[in-house]
Formats: sequence, structure tokens, C-alpha cells
Amino acid sequence: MIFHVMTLFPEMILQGAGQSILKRAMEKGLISVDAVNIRDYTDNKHGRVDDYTYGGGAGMLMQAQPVYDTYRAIREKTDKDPKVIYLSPQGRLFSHKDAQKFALEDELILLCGHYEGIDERVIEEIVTDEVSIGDYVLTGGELAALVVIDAVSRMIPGVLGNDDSAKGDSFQNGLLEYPQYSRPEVWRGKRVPEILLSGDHAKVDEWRLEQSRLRTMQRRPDLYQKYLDDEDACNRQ
Ligand code: 6GU
Repeated sequence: MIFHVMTLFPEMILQGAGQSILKRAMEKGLISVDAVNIRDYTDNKHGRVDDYTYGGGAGMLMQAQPVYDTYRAIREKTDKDPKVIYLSPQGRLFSHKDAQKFALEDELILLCGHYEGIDERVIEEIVTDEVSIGDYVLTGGELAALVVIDAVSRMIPGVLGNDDSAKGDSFQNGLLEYPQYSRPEVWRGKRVPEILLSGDHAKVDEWRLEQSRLRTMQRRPDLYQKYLDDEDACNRQ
């Protein structure tokens, strides 16, 4: 997967993606991150990429020209016609399903906005998907782009050490993950649940599923209802 990131802060993207598991995925050639500075493509002789909004109001807007020319420069580098994902609080909520779907692409273009946003005309011209990572406002799209890069990358075969490690994830089966324990057996007077020490794998699986259900019911009733509905639909198939 090649992630082309259109941004005013390429260092932020390269730093964020250049650690830990994503760093290893890059070294293995499973992903690459191409951070492209939108400022390098402005026609403005002072390097400006923003201007006042028509109609007035507070704040500046990223102009269409530098964004579009950055996009054209990326398209020149590839024979593909990648999706363009605009990170914005106006987008639909980014989900695990989106991560799985995006992971099937060969290349993605991520567009990070700044200031009060981007001129609507260039959004209409190039953007295929507009996504938000939650109901709060960030100062720019870079952290959201890193969230998308991370969530998509870990769905790519070989990126996680153990190919099973994504299978037990929260959301993979529509439930949150069960609690987990490592050594020692007793810590500050708290014992590891006895069943996990029993060696009875069937019982352990049963316990974990029940814990997942309980957790989801208590913490995310919205997810739990969806899980019940999906189970229901499955049983009626
Ligand atoms: Cl994708 N961008 C910005 N600027 N703020 C956000 C967001 C994205 N998702 C949630 N808040």
C-alpha cells in the first residue's frame, strides 16, 4: 500500500508513521508513506496557500490551486486512480469496516486540511471519501490521517507479527475485547481469573466470549444492539 499524504506538515506524518509497527511495515516493503507538501505547489510568490473566505467570517481557507496542483503531481507519479480521502470533521465517522475496505486498495491519497477548511470546489473536484475520526475538532487533518494510516495498515497481511492478532480485535466480531492477564498470577492481592489457568481451552473461549458480551453491553450498548441484530439476522438465514 502506498499512502500519498497531501499536507502542510509532512514532517508530522513521517514522524508519526516512522515508529514501531508502521516503521517495520515500511522496512518490509508492505507500506510506504509519501508525504507531499502542499506549499511546494502554490503559485503564490510568497508561498501562501490560504486566503480570506468569500462572504466574510472568521478564519482563513486553504485555496483550491495549491491543493489541486499537489493532487495532479501525485497522479503524475502513478498509473493508478487512487481514492482521495479528505480528513474533516464534516466527514462520516471512520470505522473498522472502512479500514478493512481501504486496506484492499493499492494506493490511497489522504488530504489534510488546515485553517477553517478547504475551498469547496477542489473538494468536489478530487475527493472520493470524506471521513472524520470522532466528534471533536482537531487543529488539522494530520493526526486524523495518521489514525487512518495506522488502522488501515494493520489490516494488511504481514503488518502485524502474528496473522491472528487482528482476528481477536475489538470490532472484528462486533464486540469489544475481553480482559487479558499476564504474569504474575497474583499482583497487589488480585488473582488472575481461575479459568484462565485451567488449561481447558473450550472453557477459556466460552469465558472470553461472555466477558466480551458483558463489556460491550455495559460500555457500548449501541454496539451491543448491533451485535444482537446481526446475530439474529444470521440465525434467520
Ligand atoms: Cl478528520 N479533521 C479535523 N480537523 N478534526 C477532526 C477530524 C478530522 N476528525 C475529528 N475531528
